[in-house]
Amino acid sequence: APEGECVTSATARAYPNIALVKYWGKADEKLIVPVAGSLSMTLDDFPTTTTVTLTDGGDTFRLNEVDHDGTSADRVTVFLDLVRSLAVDAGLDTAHLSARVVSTNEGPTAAGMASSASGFAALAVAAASAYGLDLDTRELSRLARRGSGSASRSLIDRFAVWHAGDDESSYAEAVSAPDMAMVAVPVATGEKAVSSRQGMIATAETSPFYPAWITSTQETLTEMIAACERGDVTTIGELTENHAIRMHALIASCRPSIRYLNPTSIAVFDEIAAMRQEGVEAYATADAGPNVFALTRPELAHIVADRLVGFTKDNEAKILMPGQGAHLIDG
Ligand code: 2P0
Repeated sequence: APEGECVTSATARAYPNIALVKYWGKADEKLIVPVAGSLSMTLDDFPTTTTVTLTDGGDTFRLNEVDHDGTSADRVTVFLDLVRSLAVDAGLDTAHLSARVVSTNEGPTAAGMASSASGFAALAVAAASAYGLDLDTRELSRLARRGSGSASRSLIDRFAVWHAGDDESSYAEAVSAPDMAMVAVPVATGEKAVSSRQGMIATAETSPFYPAWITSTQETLTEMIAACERGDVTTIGELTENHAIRMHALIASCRPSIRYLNPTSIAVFDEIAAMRQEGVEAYATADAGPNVFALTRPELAHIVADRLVGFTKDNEAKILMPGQGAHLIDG
């Protein structure tokens, strides 16, 4: 920076999370409050690292060495406007400044690898720090939620429950759970046809099963929290796979139907079920895309990965463990 110029900058890192109890549906579109709570594991790889530098030259967004405008940059600016409004409330003189946002995403973007979760979690932490806001983890989780619902959970170490409720009470917090491994089985890359946001709206508007989805998700979450707290991996796994299948069935019930899984995804679900028959305990889940994750015991992770690698696009089935919530890093 030129001599005498004070450059305010902060860098944060966040990881994606994979839901064991899924978020699918909003009670409030603008505030991003979900219709039901959800529960996830924060991963220890595929980070997003984001630097926010305050400037007076207008907001800019650079992701993986590419300058972005259009929808993704608009979402960043809308989010920064929220951060700036918090800075106004706090009486900070940074509130009038714009921001240069530079992000590096090490996971595949918009292909069901939860890049918006790590992205907005890292942005929330970096932007709050750069603008001089003093927010605790709960407030940062609420802030990240406004960028993308699932981002609220990436603030939390290891396992997170994200509460439904209202703007005040909808945040994520830690839940105790046993060590488990996630084996990533990426079967396809490329942008998905229907965004989660659009898919959720279509589901609320057109699926006759939506009310039952909401009530059954609340019940599953209660069972899941209890299973996590008693360290019952078998029940955690069974609930995880069943809830994922319910979500994809719900989504398929839209009119017109929406489908995120492809034939390879289904083959992976079948292979995981076959492994269980043989006594290798693993459970399948998938988000709004074709990639599958196998939840298993840490000591079985290599066996599971070896068994599933043949289904992957790039002959790699990565083993992921519970990771760190979003946090500031140097430089
Ligand atoms: C989840 N997903 O619980 C579910 C399962 C996808 C399937 O959270 O509209 O990107 O930004 O709040 O957070 C993806 O939804 O949606 C998601 P918005 P988000 O992980």
